Amino acid sequence: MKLKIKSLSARTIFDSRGEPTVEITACSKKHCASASVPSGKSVGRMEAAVVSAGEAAPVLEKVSEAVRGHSFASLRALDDVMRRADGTERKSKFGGNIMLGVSVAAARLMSIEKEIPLWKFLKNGFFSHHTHKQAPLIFSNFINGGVHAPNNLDIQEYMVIMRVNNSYADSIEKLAHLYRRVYDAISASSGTRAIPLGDEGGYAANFRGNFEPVEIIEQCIRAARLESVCSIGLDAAATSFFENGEYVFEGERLSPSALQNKYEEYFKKSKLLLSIEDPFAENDAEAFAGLRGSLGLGWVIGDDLTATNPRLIEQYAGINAISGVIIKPNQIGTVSETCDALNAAKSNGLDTIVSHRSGETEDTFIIELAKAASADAVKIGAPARERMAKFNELIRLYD
Ligand code: 2PG
Ligand code: MG
Repeated sequence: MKLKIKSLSARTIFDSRGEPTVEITACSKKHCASASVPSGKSVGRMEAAVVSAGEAAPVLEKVSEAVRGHSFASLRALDDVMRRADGTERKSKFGGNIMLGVSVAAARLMSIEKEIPLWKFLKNGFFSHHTHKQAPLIFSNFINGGVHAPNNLDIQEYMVIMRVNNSYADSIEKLAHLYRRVYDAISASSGTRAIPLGDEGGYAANFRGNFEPVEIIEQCIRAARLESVCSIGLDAAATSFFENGEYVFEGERLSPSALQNKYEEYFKKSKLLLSIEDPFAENDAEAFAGLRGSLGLGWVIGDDLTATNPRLIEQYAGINAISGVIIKPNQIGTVSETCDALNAAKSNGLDTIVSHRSGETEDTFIIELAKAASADAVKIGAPARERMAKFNELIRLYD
């Protein structure tokens, strides 16, 4: 069965930060399907270019010209036609966001026409050789800092990592209770019930230093007796505090090795700390490799460093800079390249974490993708407000 796209259209919608983004609708003769694209704030320099929502219509017209008249036997065939017509390294002509919207909408259309669920369509097309099935861990943002929050934390994200033993519904309920317990703890120590929130719904109070949030979350996990299923993950997003070869951390200027010592201390002090994402800047891969060598079992995750790019994932896996990768479809700009990135990570023995962006929509494509690829984890923000769409999709697909 081949897909012929009859029409493509774009409209402006607004993400969770109130910023304009695009929703793309693709129609065949019989069906239509839509996809909306999130946006990031801590954006890596290797990420695909973004076309503003205001320019989407004329750009999409050019994409339509490129795909018109073709019958696509696979999603990759469509993505390849768009890539060739764009012809740039970082998709600066069509924009990774516009191309991803078309690619996801087309994936949905193809799955509708084949009458199979989207995750199964993706699995058949890109991951049929993986037989291993698993319930992904949930990385859930509890405390926000860095560019995602108006507070004094340099580290961007403090997450609870939840292992799901029974059902997602059961685990998500525990996670939501824990999120409220952390609120009570912050409120008690700061003496106010008015706690600001960061972009992903994590609490964004001021703290005594970058380690205090780890201590608070650890105490709450222990008080709730969840230490057998919960651990802690950080996203330092360190490019945001990298200046002239040094890291500005708690007001001090630190060399990469001084920052590595801090992180090692954190992992020693907290028994529940399991993972750290982007501990160093995106052009400081050597420092990643140093930490990876010293942490042993701790996960060192690439995000800005690897930008969901199969070539970069191979490169940094090759020098042992990372043990896992963040996978964000809009960093690379098409579904088939995102799947290539997942496969590159898997064949290099890296853990895979399929992730949202800080400016999110209610689109749940990433959960279908995680299921198709049997990803190790999904990173989806706080268990509250607009982020619940992803949590609820986990329940729908797994329970
Ligand atoms: C990150 C993401 C999502 P942003 O750094 O991992 O948490 O943030 O979307 O702003 O890049
Ligand atoms: Mg990150």
